Amino acid sequence: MSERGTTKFQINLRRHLRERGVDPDLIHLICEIAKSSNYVINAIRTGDLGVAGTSNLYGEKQLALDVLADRIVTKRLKHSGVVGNVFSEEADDIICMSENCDGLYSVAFDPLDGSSIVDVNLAVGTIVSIFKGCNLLQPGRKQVAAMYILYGPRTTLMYSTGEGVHEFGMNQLMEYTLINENIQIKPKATLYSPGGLRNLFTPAIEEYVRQLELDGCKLRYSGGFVPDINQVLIKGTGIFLYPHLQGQPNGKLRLSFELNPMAFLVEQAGGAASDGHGPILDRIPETKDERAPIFIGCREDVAMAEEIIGRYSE
Ligand code: AFP
Repeated sequence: MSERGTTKFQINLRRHLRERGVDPDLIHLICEIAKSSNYVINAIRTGDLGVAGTSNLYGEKQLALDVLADRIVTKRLKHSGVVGNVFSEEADDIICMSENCDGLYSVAFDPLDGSSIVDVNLAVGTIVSIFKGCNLLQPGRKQVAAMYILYGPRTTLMYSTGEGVHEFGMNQLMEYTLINENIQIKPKATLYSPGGLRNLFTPAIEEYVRQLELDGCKLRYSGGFVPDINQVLIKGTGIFLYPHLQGQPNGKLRLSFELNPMAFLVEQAGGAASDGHGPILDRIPETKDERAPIFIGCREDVAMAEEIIGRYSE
């Protein structure tokens, strides 16, 4: 817990990690990723929304924001000195940053999730999954940490190293200070976020969504995974689904970059995350860019999804 006499708003990210006895190299890695957000923010706020392949007035190749964010975070990971392998949602393959991974960490990340909504000024985020050692194709249960940075009206950071989920806000010095500690999610949702085209819903998903509405859930969906999951954690209630669809059996979201880190955070907050048949964190990845259906949030609503899907044998 924070030292007596210190208001939580004075507890910065590094001190919070230290007080929890987190490995010093992991503290360094998490703080380096946090630091990269200072540059990503600048790119979002000032960067031209041009797409990759165009050029700016100096004739320099224009970088799409997600490519720019990827470069910023990847560079920071490389210079951290504690990273073995890196896998970015923007890259074609895993990047080896050290021949010998002993004692190092490996990182899978989505540098700017929601890049298709940044042009309409909606909230986007960076999502990070951290494993010990070289292997990035382990079940998500093996993560040693997960975090995201949400670039909204305020910039906030959420992390867990397996001992609760904690929220930080960026202050005027661009430092992260503690806002919420040991966040917990209630068992039952009052909000729901349904991804995917409605006309492609299967009979089980149709029944599931109908039941959520009968239970009084209000629809809230931003098109950004990070703000939509952040809503579940901060409101302490909600269920997000991007399900299997007709013709799209694996839904849309990616296991390594989006589902594993968010599932780690939500389970640490007392919620659940399932692919419709079992915990996302227990899935053994078969390919590095594997997608999976997702039901994530209040545990009773995740259990209800699995029950209905099982009843329809979908
Ligand atoms: P982009 O990164 O291409 O904008 O996709 C965002 C996302 O992966 C995730 O953040 C959203 O929850 C989901 O896609 C939204 O998908 P739809 O646009 O199909 O609703």
